[in-house]
Amino acid sequence: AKEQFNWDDYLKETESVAAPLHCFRQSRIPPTNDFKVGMKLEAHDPRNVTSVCIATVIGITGARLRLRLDGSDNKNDFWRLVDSSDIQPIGTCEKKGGMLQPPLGFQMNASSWPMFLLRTLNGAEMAPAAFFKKEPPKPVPNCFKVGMKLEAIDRKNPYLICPATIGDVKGDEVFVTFDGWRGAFDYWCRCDSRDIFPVGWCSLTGDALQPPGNNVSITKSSAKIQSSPSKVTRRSMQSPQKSAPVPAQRGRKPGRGKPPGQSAV
Ligand code: MLZ
Repeated sequence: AKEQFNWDDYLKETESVAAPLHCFRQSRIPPTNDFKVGMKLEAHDPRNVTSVCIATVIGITGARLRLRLDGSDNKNDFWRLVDSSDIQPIGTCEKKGGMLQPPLGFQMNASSWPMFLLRTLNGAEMAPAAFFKKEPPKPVPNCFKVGMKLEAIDRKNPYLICPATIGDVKGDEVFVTFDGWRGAFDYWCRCDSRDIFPVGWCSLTGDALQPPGNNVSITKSSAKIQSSPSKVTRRSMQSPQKSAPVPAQRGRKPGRGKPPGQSAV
């Protein structure tokens, strides 16, 4: 039988604690995801956040949507929670007196945008307003502590949610370190970031939680783990899970951030 990642065992093994729910800007009960592939909505262009564009749901993963901006290519998909303030029903922009914009890198001549917009919306299946959930309030103050465990989006591979540890805390920010990946994917973010989740989030939403990487330094803060040869050997022998979703390659340099001996996901 394939060894599956289990938070309870892992927290014991690493003698660590999960960051408390109230630290996160996530709803205590994850929002239900009623969206269907093909539905259209309005989304802020991640590469040009002042623009509101038309997006199509390309995939569903847990409480998140995989989105593609209409008129854009397939290399810039992005993921948003159904309770993200970056997405809204079609018609919202106009109601607020705004104008829908072509995405950055619109594939046609700019002058064809008005006609493209008409055509893309004509007969489109629009996501009902009830599918959009209210964004949870910001947690204040920053209550994360170094060593606490969480689930976090790998920003270099944003379809992935992975086990992580708080590596540092500074003001409103936290340093998210990915377990078993030697720092290649770590990042600083605000404590109210929508990219970090409490332990157990993926199992509640049905999103796929990645197993920790195979590198021995599980956490920087836990010297005990590094000095336990049996555990280290066992972990480094684990084969990476093969169930990861197919990555949308975003022109990454080959091997970037990939530790030696790590099979590509
Ligand atoms: N297999 C890919 C993804 C690694 C994901 C790590 N997440 C913390 C790579 O090696 O680049």
